[in-house]
Amino acid sequence: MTDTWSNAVVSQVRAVSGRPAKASTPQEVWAGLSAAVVDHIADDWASTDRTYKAGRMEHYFSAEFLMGRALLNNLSNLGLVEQARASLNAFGQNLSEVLEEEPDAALGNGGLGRLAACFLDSCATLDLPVYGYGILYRYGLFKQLFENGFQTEHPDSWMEEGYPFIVRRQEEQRLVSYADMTVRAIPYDMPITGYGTKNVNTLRLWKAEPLEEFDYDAFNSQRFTDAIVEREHVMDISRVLYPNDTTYEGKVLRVRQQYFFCSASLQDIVANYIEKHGSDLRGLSDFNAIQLNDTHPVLAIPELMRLLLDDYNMGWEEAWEVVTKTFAYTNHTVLAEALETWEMGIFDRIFPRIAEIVREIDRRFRLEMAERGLDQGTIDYMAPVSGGRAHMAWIACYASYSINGVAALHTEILKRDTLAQWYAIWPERFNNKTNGVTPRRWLKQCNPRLAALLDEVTGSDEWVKDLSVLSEYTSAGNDDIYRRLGEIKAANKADFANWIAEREGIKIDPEAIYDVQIKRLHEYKRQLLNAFYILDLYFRMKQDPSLQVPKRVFIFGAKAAPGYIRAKAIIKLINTIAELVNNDSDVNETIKVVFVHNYNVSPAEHIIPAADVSEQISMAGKEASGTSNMKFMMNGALTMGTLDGANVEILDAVGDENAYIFGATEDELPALKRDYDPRWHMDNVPGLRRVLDALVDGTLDDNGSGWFYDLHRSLLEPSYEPADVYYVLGDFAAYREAKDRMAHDHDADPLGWNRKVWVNITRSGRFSSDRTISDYAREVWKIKGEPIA
Ligand code: NTF
Repeated sequence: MTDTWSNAVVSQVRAVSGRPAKASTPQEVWAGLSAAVVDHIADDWASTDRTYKAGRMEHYFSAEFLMGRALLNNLSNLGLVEQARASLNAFGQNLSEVLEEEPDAALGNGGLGRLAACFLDSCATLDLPVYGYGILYRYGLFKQLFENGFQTEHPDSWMEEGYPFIVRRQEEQRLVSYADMTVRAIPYDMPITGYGTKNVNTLRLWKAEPLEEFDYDAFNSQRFTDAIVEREHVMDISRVLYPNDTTYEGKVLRVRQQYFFCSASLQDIVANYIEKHGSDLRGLSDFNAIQLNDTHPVLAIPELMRLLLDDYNMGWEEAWEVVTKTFAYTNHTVLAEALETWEMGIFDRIFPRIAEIVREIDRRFRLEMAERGLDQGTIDYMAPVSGGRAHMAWIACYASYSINGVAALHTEILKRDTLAQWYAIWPERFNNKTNGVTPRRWLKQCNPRLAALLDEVTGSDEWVKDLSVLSEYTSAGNDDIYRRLGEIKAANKADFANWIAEREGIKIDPEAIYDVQIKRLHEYKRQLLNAFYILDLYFRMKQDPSLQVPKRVFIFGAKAAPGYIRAKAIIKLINTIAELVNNDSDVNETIKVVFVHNYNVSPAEHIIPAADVSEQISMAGKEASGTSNMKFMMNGALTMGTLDGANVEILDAVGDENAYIFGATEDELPALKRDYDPRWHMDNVPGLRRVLDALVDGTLDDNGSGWFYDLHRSLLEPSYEPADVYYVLGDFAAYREAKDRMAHDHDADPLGWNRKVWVNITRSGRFSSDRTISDYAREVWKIKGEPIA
């Protein structure tokens, strides 16, 4: 096997580069090695597909899959890492260097997209018959650079140089029709390997192409540009991932995208059903379920109605019965501005038949609710169409047999507030599925030192497939283990310091506490609170040079949606604080601030294993779950957090003494906010006024943008809008106290700290996406593992 494998690698590299393997560039070696992996799994991939298609399947519809890099993940899942290293060494190439050649497949914005990627990994590992369906964006999430501390956005053409882990399936193309154009949807399939299994699942991503390669008439009649413009218009559909996270623009193109992948995917599902079970589609839901990852794929509901009614001549009731047994809906946010609604005018214009079906769903909904005795106000509020807009979440709730939130607290908030009216009518549809993350990528691959310790302590690598086994070893913790955890973290931090020096040009001290906040930039996530702490600490140190302060590096990674100015202002602010702190020799031996640019999946794999402190400081009630909180916990960082999202369950798993929890809780906030006066906090909380003044007194320079003044105003000016909506000033004192205490604990008692670390690692089992997916499979999808022979 080893010989065959090595030969395959060599020939694939030669085929890519047209040169002897040893003379090929690392990029060519990456492409060749990746092709060898696809070659290696081709037969198993085909037989997995055959096996799944014969039985009941789940289809995960998602506008985003934030896959990151694929090569190491696949090698690791297939148990080929060491062979690959050896094959490359044999012709003088280095695996680690080659792995760094791979671009991130950044087809997602943040948590929602990365969750979908973790789910695919778990489905494959558990041999579950699940297909992922999405869009092959030519440009993934923008590349972020800093110019003068300001975020600038640049295109991410991640596939331009070829991408071996995706295969075009020309022969399985579908047609998608709009009122003004019909386009070809070409499927591109990505193999999804699982850990320690032969099964290979599929992520199918659709690309839009013109019906005809070229409009020859236009071309021949010299209308060159017309011919090209028409073509480009179609290609626009899958050109770019919308860079919004939790806020959306009402763009026609976005609606087109959503319809595009829903229609193509449904056609696939229906075609397979007919091939296996004949053309009586009443049985469709016996063999297929579809999970809607937030509202982005909700157009699949009217589109499946259209297919059943128009193409397969079913009656409305029959068709609706099939639809309501097929779809399940996951909500990922309670932020009102993120609940998608679309002007019906857009639907009328680009797909009048879908508009008609949505109106009929609305009409029948209203009748049904009136029969149930609901008052008119409630009916109008809940209706699929109101105020001339289609409410995608409401359509999803009406048509789905299952509705879930992504952490226990979040699901409770859905039932109590966001979706209370639906819960009152259909309580049985509601369930919670707390998110999880894959321990393959987020522990075994990114933290090999810790993985080796876990192998040793548990006597096997069973934990990789069943993370819950670790909980049996919490009590096995002893001073030797705690000392070794310290060594592992120190080694990871030294690696990270080198990585940062090279990537960001900043020298950081591996002895310092690494305190990390990495996530999309949003006011509710409160990066501002973290920034204020740093600024306050800086002033405290300046004021009292003899102050004993634990050494710390504050690390950030975050992209702001390009149109979200306040978020961009916070980035600029943090970069400005970094400049102030890092260049001041009174403090820069003790504290440093690093903003990692272009934060993405692969930077996260470098950052998380090196972290001591995990910042999860959203205003309570706003973060649906969070998933970096789980990755940090698995890698032995302690949570500094509010009682929000899955933090609540993390605290429950580790106990009060093993996490640092602060701030107002979700049930306290309404009363606290009722007579909230941020100015009182400014005047009375130690340190706050000095920090707030620094925004506007010239200490921090926003290069004339006025952005820092706006931040200041947003926190303090009640006339401007409700001041300090996210309670930054209200929670400041508690945050400062907890964070000071945490740093003190870290330095005062290293073994005690690592005891907490050990508890966090060994209690992280319930945050494996294997647990989440097993719950979906059993309770929602009704599917079982189907290992191929
Ligand atoms: C995100 N939602 C939430 O903000 C996170 O708390 C959660 O962990 C992830 O989903 C995954 O469930 C979104 O990205 C969106 F788009 F819904 F706002």
